[in-house]
Order: sequence, then structure tokens, then C-alpha cells
Amino acid sequence: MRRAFYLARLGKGSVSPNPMVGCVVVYRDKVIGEGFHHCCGQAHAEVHAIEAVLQGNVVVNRLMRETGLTPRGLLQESTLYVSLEPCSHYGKTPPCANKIIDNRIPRVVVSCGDPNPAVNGKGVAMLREAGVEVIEHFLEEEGRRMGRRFFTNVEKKRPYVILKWARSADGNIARKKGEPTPITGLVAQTLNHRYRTEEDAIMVGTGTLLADNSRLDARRFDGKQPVRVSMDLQGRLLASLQSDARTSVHFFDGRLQSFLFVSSGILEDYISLMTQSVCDWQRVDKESPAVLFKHIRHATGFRLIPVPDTLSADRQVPFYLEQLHEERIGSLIVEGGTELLQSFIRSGLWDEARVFASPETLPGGYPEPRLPEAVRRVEDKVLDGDILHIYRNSGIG
Ligand code: AOF
Ligand code: ZN
Repeated sequence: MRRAFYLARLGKGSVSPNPMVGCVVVYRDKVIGEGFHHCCGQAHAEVHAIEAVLQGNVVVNRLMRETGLTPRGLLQESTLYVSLEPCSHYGKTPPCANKIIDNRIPRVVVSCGDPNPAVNGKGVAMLREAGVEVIEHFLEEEGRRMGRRFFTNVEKKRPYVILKWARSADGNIARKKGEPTPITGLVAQTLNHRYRTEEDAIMVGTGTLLADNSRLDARRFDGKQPVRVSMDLQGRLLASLQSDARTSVHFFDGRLQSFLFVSSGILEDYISLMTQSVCDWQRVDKESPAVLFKHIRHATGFRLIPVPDTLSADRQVPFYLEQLHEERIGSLIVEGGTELLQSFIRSGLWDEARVFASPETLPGGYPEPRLPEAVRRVEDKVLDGDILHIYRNSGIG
């Protein structure tokens, strides 16, 4: 089963909003087939593992010679280990439970039940009705931890939320508010970019977007780029775009899918700026906001999401998460600034905090967010000169 977990993780970053799932077929203590869910919309883990046996491989070929059995014969005496309950529904692919039954695999060991209402016990029931022996809840805690993004999405109806910031030894995130300050070294930055490839979206507040002109991409690591998310509730970003002084905002460069939450009061201003900018496109300078908005019109995934003006401050985080869940964002890294991070902490709607700590100090600097006393630090990773502290909020994972 641990091998199945390992395989499942190979799908990290490309299966969302589907779960990472791994599967191993074992004939008399020998692994004869392995598989994992590679990509949302494609074949499930069980299909890959079973097909690996049917299509033959070195181990299968040797066992065929030794036992005189065909690949189908081997499957009929094998145990299938899978990290998630085999599905029972026709989604983008047919039910895995049928595939197991049709191939007459006599025994299935499952780590976690699938909470998806379309499955939710039906997969195991189908197998048992067909006479398959099923062992459930095997290494379940580890399985739930591995699949924590998916379980959070289905059970809590929101993305899995990771808070991230970098702090100096004296607990500051910048020399002063609004002043971008490099804190950690290259190893930490590269690891952070790798983390960005593993999640669906990355979010920063208006202040950080303006101060850092964040690119919010994963340019230091090869992999999938996250969706960028930010907000403009008071029109500060809009004012900055309208002013001639502002030359380019990476968030609007059209390279990556981006969502901007804007208060409904200024939605019209955004739309008219966009439209007008496109009309005037030929007449404006290369670096003006018009150019930025031309890109927006051509970028496939730029989306303005209106935030009701009446929304109280304590409803903002739940609102963002509801909307992102609807957009099928399965996991979100919140990277600052302190105010946005603190509002996530206050809401309790977060799962994990990754705090990169540098040995350098920033006396009199702008302070980091504060986690509640009860939050557990579960891991420290020593990087080159820096340390990554990982905290876990209660609940899944
Ligand atoms: C499995 N094995 O490897 C995965 C499962 O749209 P579909 O057909 O891909 O179905 C997606 C749902 O199937 C997903 O929400 C989850 O309930 C289950 N995922 N099940 O037996 C797998 N990825
Ligand atoms: Zn399936």
C-alpha cells in the first residue's frame, strides 16, 4: 500500500481536482503491475495497474513461464492494493470496480473510502456483491494524508489551503510595510517554486501585488504553472492601472490564467477600462495600461470575480474559497501579505503553513502573521542556511 501511495504522488500537480491515486497488483508477494492516476480526465490508477499486467512485463513474463498461467490467470490469483476505493460510476472514464470484477481479481485492499457522492461506498459494495473479498481502511490515516487535497475539496467544499511566508530570525517579513525584501536563499526560493507547481492556484493581497509586482509563477522549477489570484476591494489596483505612472503589472501580462476579485462597485470601471483600452490600442504607448488590458482580452483565462459590496470583512475569506471551489481550484497557496494571511488564520479556513525562516534579522521590520498557540509544528526541513517550518491546522492531514 505504501508503494501505491508513492505511485499516487507521481500525479501531484496534474490530477486536480481529481484525487491522486496509486495501485499495485500483487501475485504471491510479487508486484506484477503498477499504476497511478496521471491526469484529470484520463484513466484511473486501477486501469493502468491491470493493463500493466495484461500487456505483460518482465515479471509477468517470468511468472508465466514458471506457472504456465496467462496474464489473466495471474490476475485471477492476485491481490489489488489501491489507495482509494475503486469508483462505481461512469464519469470521464468507466467504473474501476467493473474492471476489477471483469478481470476476476479475487481480493482488493483499500486504504480510504471515496467520499465523492457518486461513489461513497458503492465501489466496495459492487465488488463484494460480485464476490470479491475487500479489506478496507488499510493504512487509512496515511492514505487520507496523501489524498488531503481531494478529501478537503469533497468534504469541506473548498480548496486545500497552504499559507506561506518567509520570515527573518526576529519574525519580520520585510524591512518595512510595502518594501519587498529578499529574506531566504536560492534553495528556499527554488523549493517554493516547486511547491507552486504542485498546487492549483496562488493568491496574494492587493498590497503585495502592488509592492512586489509579483509574477506569481514557478519560473525556477519545471512544471505546471498555477492560476494567479488577487483582489482589489478598494480600487487601489484600479487607480494604479489608471495612472500613467504604472507601466506594467505582471499579474496582467496574459501569460497565465488569472482571477481578480473586485468589489462590485468598481466592476464597471474595470470593464470600461478594459474595453476602452482595447479600442485605443493602436494609439497608446507600448507600456500603457491599455497594452495590459489588450493582453487580458486575449488571455484565455482572465476572470473578474465580483465581490458584493455588502460583504463583511469576516465573510471575505469564505467567499474567496467558495468562488475558487466553484472554479475547480483544488488547492491554494496564500503567499501574503501579512494582512491577507492573518485573515485566513482568523477564519480558521487553512490547512497547512509553510514558514521559511532565515537566520538573518530585520530589526524594526514589518511583522509576520501570528499563528494561534495551539497550532502544531509538524516538521522542520533544513535548507541551505534557512529552515522550513511546517505547521498543520487541525483536521485532515
Ligand atoms: C478511482 N481511481 O485513480 C481515481 C478515482 O471523471 P472521472 O471518471 O475521472 O472520475 C473522477 C472521480 O473518480 C473522482 O472525483 C473520484 O471520486 C474518483 N477518482 N477513482 O477508482 C482513480 N482518480
Ligand atoms: Zn476509477
